[in-house]
Amino acid sequence: MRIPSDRDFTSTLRSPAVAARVGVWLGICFGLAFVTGLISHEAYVVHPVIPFPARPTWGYRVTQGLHVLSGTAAIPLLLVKLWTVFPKLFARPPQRLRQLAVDGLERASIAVLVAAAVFQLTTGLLNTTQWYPWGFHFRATHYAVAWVAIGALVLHIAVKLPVIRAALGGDIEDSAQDRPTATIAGPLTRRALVRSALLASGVAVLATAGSTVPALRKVSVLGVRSGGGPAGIPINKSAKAADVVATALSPDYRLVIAYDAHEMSLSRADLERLEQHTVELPIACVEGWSASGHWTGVRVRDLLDLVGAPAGRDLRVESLQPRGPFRATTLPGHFADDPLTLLALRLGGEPLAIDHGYPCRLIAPDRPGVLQTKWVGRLEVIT
Ligand SMILES: Nc1nc2c(c(=O)[nH]1)N[C@H]1C(S)=C(S)[C@@H](COP(=O)(O)O)O[C@H]1N2
Ligand SMILES: [Mo]
Repeated sequence: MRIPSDRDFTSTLRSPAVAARVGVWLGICFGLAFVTGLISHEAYVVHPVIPFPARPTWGYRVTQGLHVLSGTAAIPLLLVKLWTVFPKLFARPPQRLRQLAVDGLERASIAVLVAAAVFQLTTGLLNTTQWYPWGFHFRATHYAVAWVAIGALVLHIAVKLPVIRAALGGDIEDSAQDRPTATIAGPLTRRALVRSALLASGVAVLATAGSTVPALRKVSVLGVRSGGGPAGIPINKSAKAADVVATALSPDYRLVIAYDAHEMSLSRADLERLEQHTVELPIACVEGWSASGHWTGVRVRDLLDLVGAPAGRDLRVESLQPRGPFRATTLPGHFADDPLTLLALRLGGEPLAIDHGYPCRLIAPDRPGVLQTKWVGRLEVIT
């Protein structure tokens, strides 16, 4: 079998003019996904460089929604872009040694970029469906590869800047200018191809955005877990899956609050007798869905006062869940002291469903869903 050369790809659609235009949108999506991804990373770390703010309460909901949607929008764009530049893979390498070295380096950097981009979009997409068919730690890997992808992207843009400028400045349909060897007109114009790529990207966004934008629920046929679940809030992990049904429903349930040698234990009825507050806050899952609810319960700060804990201390929040990575989380001091941070007993006026964290669950403003611990059994002030 003969290896094809770039001349064998005769469609005029495969061109720098299309690649540059699709590339601009792809660059915007990657930039947005990168920045919002960094924000999400900051939200996870207990003590980031800049303390993660507790306001606006919907901040994380918006940034993480944008993160997942910009990644989703990038998928059709990346496919079209790879298709348009595919012939370059078969371009003959230059003869002169110096040029060969430069060409080789450029190809290597593009290989890194493509691999990192495909990896990010694939793992991200599977993550939105809550499917983790791999052995590595998703968050750490997705974060590390994001730096590789953005670094390779910046390098790629810098190297290609002259080509990009020429392509964007010229007539999009003029193949004599940018790919004289391509002679066969495609089934649609180049302009129509760019528009179709953007349309596909828009459809992908609309098909999934309902997971986080309530107004789009009806059109988002692929929206995962939108609007379902008790009180209109989806269930992430059920009580059965977390193996907490017996302990959560046990009459012996007690919430233990600990600060140094001070310890206190409260039954759910004791918690109900404390001053109740109602807040409207979202659960914003890293996987892209989010939903707002009216939560009623006791302020975490009021509970800390019961054991005489000073302000500003980080709090370890432990679940009744016997195992799993999310059974315990650390709540930074300024979140623990926030008047909107509750140990919620009710959602939408009704007692919490067991799958939403009965007897009580943490709900704090501007916080990733994964850190809103359910079935809380112990609050321990970190000293
Ligand atoms: N103990 C415990 N709490 C947990 C989880 C968990 O697996 N175990 N999942 C978290 C995740 S990933 C999310 S998005 C929210 C979802 O809350 P919900 O199921 O009430 O909507 O709960 C969080 N709290
Ligand atoms: Mo989540």
